Amino acid sequence: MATRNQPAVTQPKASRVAYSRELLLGLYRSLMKCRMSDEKARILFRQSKFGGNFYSGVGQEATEVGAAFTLRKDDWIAPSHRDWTSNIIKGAPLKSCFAQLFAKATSPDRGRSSPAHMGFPDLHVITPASSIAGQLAVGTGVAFGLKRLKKDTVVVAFFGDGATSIGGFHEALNFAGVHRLPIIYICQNNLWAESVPLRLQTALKDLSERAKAYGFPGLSVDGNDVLAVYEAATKAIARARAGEGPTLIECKTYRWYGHSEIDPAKYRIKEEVEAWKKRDPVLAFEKYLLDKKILNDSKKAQIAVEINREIDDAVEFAENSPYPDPSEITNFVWAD
Ligand SMILES: Cc1ncc(C[n+]2csc(CCOP(=O)(O)OP(=O)(O)O)c2C)c(N)n1
Ligand SMILES: [Mg+2]
Repeated sequence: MATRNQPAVTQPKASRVAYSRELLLGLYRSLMKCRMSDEKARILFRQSKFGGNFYSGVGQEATEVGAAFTLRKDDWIAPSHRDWTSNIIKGAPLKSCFAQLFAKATSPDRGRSSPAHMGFPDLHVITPASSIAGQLAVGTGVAFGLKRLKKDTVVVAFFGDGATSIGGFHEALNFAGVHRLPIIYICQNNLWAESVPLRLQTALKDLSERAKAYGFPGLSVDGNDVLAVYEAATKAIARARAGEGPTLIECKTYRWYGHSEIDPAKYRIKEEVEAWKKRDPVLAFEKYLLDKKILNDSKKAQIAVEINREIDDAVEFAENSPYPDPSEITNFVWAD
């Protein structure tokens, strides 16, 4: 699909190798959990149930799930401001995630930070940096540490198209190339960095070409095709685990809503948004599973009911949790 902003993805579809039914249903459940949690969070923000700001990732779920689903518990994720659902994919309980949105004392950082800074130390999800591309330096540093400790664990780092214009992106990738670090860079090219369109960000057609400058492989995939992302990420993760170094994967995708919930996104034309909504990554995968008879209407309804129940419990938990006591504000600033 061509838009004013960027031509269609030309890469071939994923090979659709014979994945197990269990894996395919797991990917679907994860996509649905991310979509439903994110839509719920948007409603809660608009109801003023929590403050700060909220950066919805709706429309980009296939990049999140495809890249992070296959990670082991001891692997790491370096998310950016739009990737709060990477916590969910890594296994963080929804109760903790919603408590973090609400900045309650029961959240992973005990109510210390805003919704865009969601990390989960126990599951190796690094808290995102506020400065764009900042988490790439942190994630690359973690990968350097893992290599020095001779671990076979890897880091998956998420960032947007806008981040690729920042110096920190280039420094991180250059360092990772020199030291052949176990890190996978997932660029979620959603065509916009706030109100800046991709065509004013780069003269490149594929952002994955940037990897050439740093001496490791780069590839571009359809970021709305969860199997295409999964396939590319699985190979890159295996490569990193085997000590063969980093990979840059550009996932071409789109954010459905404004940059944040306070942005009406008037800089985009209606036709562009509608064309991308027709390529809904969750519905596309659902249709694929229904056609293959891996999913049916009753199983689909059951999954939605289960996720809804989990979300309702999580919101109730977050609402009923206390705010941190102001007298404890200086606690947990330094590690013991
Ligand atoms: C160094 C820096 N400059 C500007 C900002 C403000 N800002 C936050 S998100 C964002 C856009 C980032 O775009 P992109 O990397 O494409 O990610 P997306 O929001 O599209 O997911 C900007 C400019 C910031 N946080 N840090
Ligand atoms: Mg962007």
